[in-house]
Amino acid sequence: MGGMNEVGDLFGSGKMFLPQVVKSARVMKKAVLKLAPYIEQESKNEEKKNSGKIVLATVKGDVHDIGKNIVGVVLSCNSYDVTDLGVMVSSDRIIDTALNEKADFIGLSGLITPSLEEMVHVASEMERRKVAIPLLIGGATTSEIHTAVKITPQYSGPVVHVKDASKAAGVLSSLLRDDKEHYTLAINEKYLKLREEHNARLKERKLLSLAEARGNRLVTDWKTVNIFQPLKPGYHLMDEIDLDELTKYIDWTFFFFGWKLSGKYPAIFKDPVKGPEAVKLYDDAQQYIKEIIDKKLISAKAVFGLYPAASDGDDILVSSENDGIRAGTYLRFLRNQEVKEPGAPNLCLADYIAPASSGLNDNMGLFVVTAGIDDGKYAEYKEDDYASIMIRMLSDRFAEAAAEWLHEKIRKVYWGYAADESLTVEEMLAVRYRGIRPAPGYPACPDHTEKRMLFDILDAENTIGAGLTENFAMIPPAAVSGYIFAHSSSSYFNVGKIGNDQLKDYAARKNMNVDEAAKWLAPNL
Ligand code: B12
Repeated sequence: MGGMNEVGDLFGSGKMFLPQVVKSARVMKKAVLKLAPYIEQESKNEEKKNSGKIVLATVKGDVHDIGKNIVGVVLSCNSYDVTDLGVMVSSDRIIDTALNEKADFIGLSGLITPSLEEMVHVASEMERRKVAIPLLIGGATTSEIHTAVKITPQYSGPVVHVKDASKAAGVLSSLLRDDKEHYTLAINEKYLKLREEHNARLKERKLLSLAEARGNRLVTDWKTVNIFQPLKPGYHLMDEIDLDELTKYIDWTFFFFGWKLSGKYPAIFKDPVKGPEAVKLYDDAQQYIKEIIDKKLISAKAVFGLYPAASDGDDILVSSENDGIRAGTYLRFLRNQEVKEPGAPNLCLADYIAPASSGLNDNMGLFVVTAGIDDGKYAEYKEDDYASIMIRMLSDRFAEAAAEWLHEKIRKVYWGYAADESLTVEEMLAVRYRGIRPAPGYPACPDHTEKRMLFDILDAENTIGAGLTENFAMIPPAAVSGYIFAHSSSSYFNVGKIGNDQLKDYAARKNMNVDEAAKWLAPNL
């Protein structure tokens, strides 16, 4: 335990890397298992030393837990007693557990923006139930500014945003020290300043009206456009994609980012500080990939469709036909309302599809890919933190690789508009091809609720077993869904902040009340 404390300190001060911490924790766990019978004898008379107790959970509607699990391992290394409630945990369960176990902290994690609203809800419930222990906020989509502006005002106890696992133990120990008031006072002052700056920015913010933004849409001279009709239109299912093939499409830079070894692949191997650890991690990953493939631990599946589509203002009407049943579904999109430099358009994804009035028969693609882990086969790795985090990270990489691989297949074979494209994987990862594949939740289409339409059109639940939670996170966690546009000028963009006029217009188009639309679009308001 003494050794682990040192590992924790070295990680906190940036002198040790995350994979080393997780491997050290594995050694400790194994040692403890062997020693447990003797320790139990000894500790009958001794109080077990622990720094404090934390209840960790990924909030309701969200399924991502790699980041949370890493934080759990790191805090255990620092002698914290961790109760990990897993994923999709309701506020009641989080608070009941914290109260029953007399926890010192609650830690919440989330990956997608709807989880931010859920975190606000947990904070308000903590206030209502007078929990009065510090609340820690973490996960890819969280931020200090959101914590300061939206979460802190809901709860009178300390609320701290923790950017990454290496900061977690330091924050907890500051919150337990005798002079903790100084620490919370400093955080509160910092967050107050962030709120004031945010409010000032809101007052200064200039947005175009929705009508003006629409007037500055991307104009395509449809008369000069030659629409390429898909070679293999309609619905397609791939229920066993070859993982060996996908391995070539893995973006290793993001793999290293996940392990907190930031740097571009393969240059990272030459980094004087991170290089040797990056090489070891990469070699381990190759071993695990071999095991994943040999044991069929992960299976990659895809369902996609190439359908006739026509833009209608900021919406796109997609005509799908599955099992002989024709259906028209409106996909709703948002338009950027920023004041632009002359010549720069206010984009909306619908601009990339020809309107019916053009007389053209345009098309768009829809897809869902998954790289689900076989729960039964995964069970033997679950107790080994290093193996379980590694397998989960690789399943995410396989999901992303499957999206890249599928997109290439569509461009070259199924749609065929880029049949003679010859790009290396590096060039593909740098988006050198024609067309884009934005995913609901990404900046060009931030509304997660639109995944419902995608899943329904593709029947993703029944065909590849992909599900959606009440907050539109996808199950399995390693999943990507999105749209495919072939327009030669299509590019990724950020919708950014929208005005009340667009909020109301969008809510009406979606047949949703404005408050509900505002909840889903909160980060864009
Ligand atoms: C890798 C990745 C994926 C992977 C896997 C995600 C994962 N492992 O969590 C895959 C390819 C599967 C994926 C899919 C999707 N993704 Co994604 N993804 C990312 C990416 C690039 C990195 C996230 C990551 O893995 N980081 C590494 C892990 C270890 O870090 P972490 O989870 O943040 O945890 C660390 C800290 O946050 C902290 N921490 C975490 N929890 C806690 C808790 C406490 C208490 C504390 C103290 C600290 C703490 O410590 C951890 C270790 O340091 C981010 C962009 C980015 N740069 O962050 C987008 C991002 C998270 N994805 C995003 C989106 C939208 C999606 C999809 C919805 C897209 C789609 N339609 O397909 C799906 C959703 C998947 C689902 N199942 O529902 C958005 C989310 C924002 C939003 N608008 O909702 C992001 C931010 C991209 C963006 N800029 O828009 N994604």
